Amino acid sequence: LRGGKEDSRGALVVLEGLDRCGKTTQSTRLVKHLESLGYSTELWRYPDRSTSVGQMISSYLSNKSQLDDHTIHLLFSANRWEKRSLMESKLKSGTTLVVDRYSYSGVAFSSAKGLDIEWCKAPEIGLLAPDVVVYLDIPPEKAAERGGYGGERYEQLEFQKKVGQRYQDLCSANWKIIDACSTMEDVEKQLQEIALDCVKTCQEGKPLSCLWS
Ligand code: DGP
Ligand code: NA
Ligand code: NA
Repeated sequence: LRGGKEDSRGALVVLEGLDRCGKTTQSTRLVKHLESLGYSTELWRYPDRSTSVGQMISSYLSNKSQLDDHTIHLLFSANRWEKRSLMESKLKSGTTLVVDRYSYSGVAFSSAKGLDIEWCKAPEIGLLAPDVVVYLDIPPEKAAERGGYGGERYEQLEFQKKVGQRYQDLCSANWKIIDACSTMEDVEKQLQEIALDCVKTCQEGKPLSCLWS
């Protein structure tokens, strides 16, 4: 497999966006594409609902349990921390990780509730920094039209509007924005280009770094 060489690492590619922006479909397709080119690649997603922390999060999202806003924020963060060492070893062994949501979701969703943004960012310090963040940009109204929301806690138009504003505040130089209202094929192609570019830069020796950088 390409990218499996001892001296080259995998890339950390993060997809972000509002609920129903198409991240899940696109991240799945991207992984297949990178694999077809011979790159060792895995699809990850947060929250990872399979762990015990993830099960608490899942229960909260489906409104089966209630938690204080700060408490759930820290659980989402803990869910990323519990996978951090595995993430580092995968990347160092040459596997590229395509990750559906990461710390930016953590900060955007919790600060949209009114929590202080610096407080929200603090528990993410020291997690691995993505090599690229791809934001699938969709107007909240358009996202809401896409077959309706699934009924989880945050899937409400007014709240998603606030989340969109928070993402705008977080957006920095290493973010790539894709218009998620383009055709599925267009989005797919743009994403492939961005990811491939990033994978190559990492292979050439770009060092791993930590949040918030
Ligand atoms: P998903 O499984 O991608 O549909 O995500 C579930 C929901 O949880 C979605 O509305 C986004 C939200 N979410 C994802 N990560 C975080 C996080 O770290 N903190 C908070 N508060 N919400 C998050
Ligand atoms: Na969702
Ligand atoms: Na998703």
